[in-house]
Amino acid sequence: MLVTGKDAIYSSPQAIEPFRFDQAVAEVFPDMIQRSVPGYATIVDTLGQLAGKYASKDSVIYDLGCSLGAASLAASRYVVAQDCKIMAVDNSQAMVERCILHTQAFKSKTPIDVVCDDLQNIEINNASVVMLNFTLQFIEPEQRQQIIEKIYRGLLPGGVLLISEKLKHQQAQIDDTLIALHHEFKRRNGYSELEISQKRSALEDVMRIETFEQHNQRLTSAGFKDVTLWFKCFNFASMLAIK
Ligand code: GEK
Repeated sequence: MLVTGKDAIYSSPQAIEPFRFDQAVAEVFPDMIQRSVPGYATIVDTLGQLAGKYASKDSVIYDLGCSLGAASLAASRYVVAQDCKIMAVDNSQAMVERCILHTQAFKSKTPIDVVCDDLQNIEINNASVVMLNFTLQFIEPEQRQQIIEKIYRGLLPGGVLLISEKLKHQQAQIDDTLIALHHEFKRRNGYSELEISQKRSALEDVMRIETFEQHNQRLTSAGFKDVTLWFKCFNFASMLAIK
């Protein structure tokens, strides 16, 4: 049976280990991401709508770093193009096991294949839509350019990359203000000061965030001709890049 619970992982004082997408995280993931990422539900639903708009007949929709499959399920709700398939990939065994249960429970017209692997091992072919919904920030910065270039090569002409990330702001005072607003968002969602600071420490070396300008530069140099920021709330954003 699929039990999902409330995120209390950092509620008691503990020796902080680097954050991992393990069993404990997978069990509380829907609650964790909803209470931590401003606009998460809007972003996921809109990714589904964008996938619906850009998916073309006989093509593949990739959801890289799918966690429990929220973006894949949103895409499957909106895609009407015939004979598409969705490939959902994550390298966390705990996430993938749960993702399979989630996606099987939802009878989708567009089939969803769930694969447990590092997204760097996945070939991207015949893609009309690729989604990286808060995934690239967990990849080593030196690997990011080649991943974006591989995605670009695997996209059909007119295909899209949908990429959501936590952002850093170039100017320190504005960056501090956006961080403070995000922490207040978490407080209002029931996280304590201890939870906020322990989670921050756990993520410190695991999640390496960049500015919009860095993402834009990488996407443009990979060949994407149009890049737009379609969502931003505090330091969380989602971008649409068209081949
Ligand atoms: C959502 N997209 O709910 N290869 C494959 N997966 C990876 C890799 C990698 N190299 N590195 C990290 N991941 C989801 C939310 S969560 C974002 C994405 C967050 C996976 C990791 O296991 C985790 O499941 C996911 O990327 C990031 O729409 O928790 O902030």
